[in-house]
Amino acid sequence: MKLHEFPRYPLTFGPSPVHRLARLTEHLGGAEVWAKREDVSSGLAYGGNKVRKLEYIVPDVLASGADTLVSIGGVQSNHTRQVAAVAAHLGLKARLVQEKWVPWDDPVNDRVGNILLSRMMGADVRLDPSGFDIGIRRSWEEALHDVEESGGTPYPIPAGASEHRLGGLGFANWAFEVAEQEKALGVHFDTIVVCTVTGSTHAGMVAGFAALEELTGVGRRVLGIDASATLEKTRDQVERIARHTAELIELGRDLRDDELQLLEGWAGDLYGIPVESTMEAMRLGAQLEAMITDPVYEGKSLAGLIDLVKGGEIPRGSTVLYAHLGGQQALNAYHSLWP
Ligand code: 5PA
Repeated sequence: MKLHEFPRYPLTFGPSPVHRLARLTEHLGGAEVWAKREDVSSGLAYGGNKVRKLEYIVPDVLASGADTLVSIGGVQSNHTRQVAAVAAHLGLKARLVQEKWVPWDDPVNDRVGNILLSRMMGADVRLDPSGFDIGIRRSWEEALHDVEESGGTPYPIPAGASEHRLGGLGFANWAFEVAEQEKALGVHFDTIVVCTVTGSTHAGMVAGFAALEELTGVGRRVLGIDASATLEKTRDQVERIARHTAELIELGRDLRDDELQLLEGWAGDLYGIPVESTMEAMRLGAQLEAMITDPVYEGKSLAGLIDLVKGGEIPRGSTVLYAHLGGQQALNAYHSLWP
């Protein structure tokens, strides 16, 4: 099937906004920097990148007859909050496993931000002491089993909706949306910078831009910035999901190595813990553009963009698009960063 033939259930306001970051561009003194904003593209509990992925998964949910979405993430997972939001919107239940992915000792970490919103939206939220891992988890399989035992019909959504068969389609479509917006704005983005953890955001973009290259002959660099700090696992997952998504949308060729670029250097040692470059990027985004980023994801990918532009790896003369994937809701759980 071609991408536009897959059913899509609208959960966003439409194409996410694209705008220039004039003061950040001037400050860095190199490539032109723009942003595309998944953080302001949906009315469902502040949205974010998972809403776009879920647009392609909801038709399957509805066809399955399920009554409970079952998903997993860390205590401050943005993904599980978006699953709770979509469940509320559709009149379904949500059962969420929230593992202790981040050793961040803040007494309100499991009370504020994403988890507070999920509780408000009526999700059945269960804390689990297990640590960070992007793979398929036993706690999640047990939750699926539990829902069945108690007479419900679960619908499984793995971490970040990434290992889902349709998980890459949302961001494959993002590539085509970018191409339309470029025409309207009279601009061409030769480089895309995106934060990568469970992989289907980055992987979907890779498949989508490859399909676009087949149509137009114009390629571009999609640079994933690792924020998992478990680089090899994330790289495997990105490559697998990108190839699977490319096949789903009938790309008709294998992906090249230069199309699969996951860069390390900005994650620090641990998922979820900001390092100095994260803090500096969060400050710059906030103080030059009032563009708010979080310490887990977008602060790390913004740090990557800043260094790549400053160092000239993204050269002067380039126009780079920063994919802002949301995540600000976790900020209150990190209030001690700005005492
Ligand atoms: C997340 C993911 P992928 O998981 O698709 O690689 O996306 C990375 C990412 N930015 C980037 C934000 C704001 C994100 O929330 N979040 C996860 C979550 O549980 O919230 C899936 C890990």
